[in-house]
Amino acid sequence: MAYQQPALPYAENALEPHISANTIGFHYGKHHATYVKNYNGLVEGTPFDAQSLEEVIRATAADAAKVGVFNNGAQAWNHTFYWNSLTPNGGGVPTGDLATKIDADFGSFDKFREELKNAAVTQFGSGWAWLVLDNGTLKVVKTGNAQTPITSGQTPLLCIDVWEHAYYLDYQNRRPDHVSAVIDNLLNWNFATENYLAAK
Ligand code: MN3
Repeated sequence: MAYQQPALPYAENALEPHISANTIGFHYGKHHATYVKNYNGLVEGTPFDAQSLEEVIRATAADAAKVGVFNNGAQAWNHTFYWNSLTPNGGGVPTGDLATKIDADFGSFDKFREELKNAAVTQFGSGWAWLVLDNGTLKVVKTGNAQTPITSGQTPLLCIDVWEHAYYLDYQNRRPDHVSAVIDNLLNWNFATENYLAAK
């Protein structure tokens, strides 16, 4: 049973002017779609075909012989999580329990914002920046390439894709400008709050 790429949760132009429809068209329609296609090709006819995407990612994370399955499966998962981490008219600050928790664990929202931006900007090469819940504590972490916090016992709340394909058409080499635009205008705090309340 092939894994289906979930629908984009908004129109391709919905994140403009911060991320263009052109970028989303390639990113969702080509990059993400290709990870899904490659993943399905690799698991077809294997026992992985009967397992959930998350189960396969966890089962292959430490298996060098299954690196292709892991890379494509984890990228399929990470991208779906990323699309949900963004929303038109997002950004701003969270409210309620998550806001209280961010203040408790980072000191203030501004300190959290600085830490998230720093992680996204300093991830060397391709990868991701995440807000996660780790053993009851909120943390900012970064992962390289296809690596994902779900194999480390952490619960992701939000993520930012910092592969060049996420921003190069719109920002070229200016990754910091892209990251600031995402944090301040697109982060989906309702999604993060749902993930936090389900995990805490
Ligand atoms: Mn990407």
